[in-house]
Amino acid sequence: MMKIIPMGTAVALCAALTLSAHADLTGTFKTITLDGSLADWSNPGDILYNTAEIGAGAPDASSYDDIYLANDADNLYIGLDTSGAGGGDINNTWTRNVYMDTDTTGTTGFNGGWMANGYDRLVQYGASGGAYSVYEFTGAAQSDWSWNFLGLVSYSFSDDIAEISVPLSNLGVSGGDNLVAEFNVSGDGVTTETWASQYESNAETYTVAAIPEPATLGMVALFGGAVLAIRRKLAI
Ligand SMILES: [Ca+2]
Ligand SMILES: [Ca+2]
Ligand SMILES: [Ca+2]
Repeated sequence: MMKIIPMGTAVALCAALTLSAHADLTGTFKTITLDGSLADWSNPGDILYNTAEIGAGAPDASSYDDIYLANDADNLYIGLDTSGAGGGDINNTWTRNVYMDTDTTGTTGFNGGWMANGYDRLVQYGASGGAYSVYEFTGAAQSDWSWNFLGLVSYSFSDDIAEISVPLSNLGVSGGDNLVAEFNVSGDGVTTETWASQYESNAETYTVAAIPEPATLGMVALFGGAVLAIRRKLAI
């Protein structure tokens, strides 16, 4: 006898499969301390790509275990947990590229002639300490490798960890906006490039966290007001 799966179950199954294959991240509003430690990140809450989603590269230390994203009102923070030992060091010969489709529109930005997304910004870190910058795409054709320097990014590293902060103003995004982020490692000494997402067309979307609701600020204001009132009373 044929077993009929209720329609609701089938839809739920499809949704679950889609989610596991493409886990976008809604950002958490927080300020990350650039100190080469991931202690201020939440695992798995701030992870955009985990080991299973990352196309492992070689050598091992050039590749990633996990990639974290979060933001506050001013900066997008990127936490890179590299594989092996020593991968966080900016003085490595490898270049850690972060391609960002900041308008989530494939027909604008760099595509190298083959990518599904159109990357409007590029962040580079590494290259023997020569790269820690954010660039905007300026190519006449989407396949052109043509970028304009926008500014420096801040960073910190220790052994296999690197933390990078990118000004949101350089990315042209703010709370509620979406951006697609694809991570690649290339450069001198890389024998197999790392890609996360392994399938560029499945690169994941980060939703920039908005500044927290005024309700929280209101509580602080009320509390501050109460303290002031007590002080006034005592002063009389
Ligand atoms: Ca930190
Ligand atoms: Ca690691
Ligand atoms: Ca674009």
